[in-house]
Amino acid sequence: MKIGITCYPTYGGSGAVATELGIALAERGHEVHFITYRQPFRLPAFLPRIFFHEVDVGRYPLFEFPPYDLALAVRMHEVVLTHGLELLHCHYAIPHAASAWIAREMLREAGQDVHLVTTLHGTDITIVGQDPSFYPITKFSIEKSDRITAVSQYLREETCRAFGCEGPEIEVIHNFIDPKVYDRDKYPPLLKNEFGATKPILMHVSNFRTVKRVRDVVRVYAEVNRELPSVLVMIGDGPDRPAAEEEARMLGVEDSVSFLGKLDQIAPLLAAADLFLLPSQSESFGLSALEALASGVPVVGTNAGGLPEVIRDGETGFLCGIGDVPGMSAASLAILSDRRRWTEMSKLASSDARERFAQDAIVSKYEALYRTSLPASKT
Ligand code: GMT
Repeated sequence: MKIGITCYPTYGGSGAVATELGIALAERGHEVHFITYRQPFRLPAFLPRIFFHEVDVGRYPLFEFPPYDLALAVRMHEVVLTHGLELLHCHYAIPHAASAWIAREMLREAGQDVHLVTTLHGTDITIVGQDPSFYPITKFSIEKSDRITAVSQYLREETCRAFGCEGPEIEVIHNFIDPKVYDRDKYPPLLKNEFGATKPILMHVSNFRTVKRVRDVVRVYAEVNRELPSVLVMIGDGPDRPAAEEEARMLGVEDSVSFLGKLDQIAPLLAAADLFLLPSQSESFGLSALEALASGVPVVGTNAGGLPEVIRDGETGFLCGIGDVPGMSAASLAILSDRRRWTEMSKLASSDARERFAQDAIVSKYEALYRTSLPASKT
């Protein structure tokens, strides 16, 4: 098949999933065209059967807000025509699915067609999509897609609740990990020598947006550190990083908290972690939690959104209420201060992630969805 993929290329779960899906599809012999404003962050420079088409919004003094959505629609239209794409797969509904609909309408005027698949990831439904400025276009885009997928059962239900179920049936296709990449035994424990030769390493990875509650990460850590000397490694960047740094200073733990910034290759770092913290306000799936589990790192987080579908409470980690810092600290200590329990949880985390979220099985689900979306003559 010839497939176009559009996603946010920046640091975030939906871009990571879209890129890794594209790479896996190309490995299976499909031709994959990424159409977006920058090379996706997890896309290496060159891979066979993968092409990147940059969307340029141009500059014009009249435009205070350059119309990216239209430039994207035009680029999609052009790439479909030039490369004979059969299908456009949009990750994150806004504005990608609306742009894809415009591109398809333009194609239809010329007697051509393309199939539209939209994957809902999270705040496109739970926050941004429900803002009155975007609600009608989000609903419209969902209903006009040929196929819709959601990354968790929670997100499927939330989409039906907020937008109705009038469009195509929403199929749940969970996010996935490549078991060969997220493998604790594959990497030297890089960070151990640097930060915690003798101390447990707690870790958090995100884009430091408000929903991630990064101050809670630092608060939980400070309570753990009081009982059990340890280190905290914070990976990623975003609007709430200064607040997290300030929290560390206020709590007097700044010397044992390291902010490493944005890093693309997370697996070698996870291989040295003892515990992953994800105290999010809202999380439709929690790809970073899955990557940690697959790396044998138990996760302590909140019971928000789709996290209970990923983390087995009491078995591969613990789930607490949003903002329950004492609960998350106690849960973290319960794991870290009992080596036998940690080892059991770590093993189960890695095997459960492989059993339920392995790349091969999940990429096959997308392939099957594409095949049933396209007319028989095109597959
Ligand atoms: O950061 C992103 O890429 C998008 C982001 C979001 O806010 O929608 O992430 C969502 O998609 C990820 C991949 O499917 C999920 O793992 C995240 O849980 C989800 N984020 C939220 O729901 C807050």
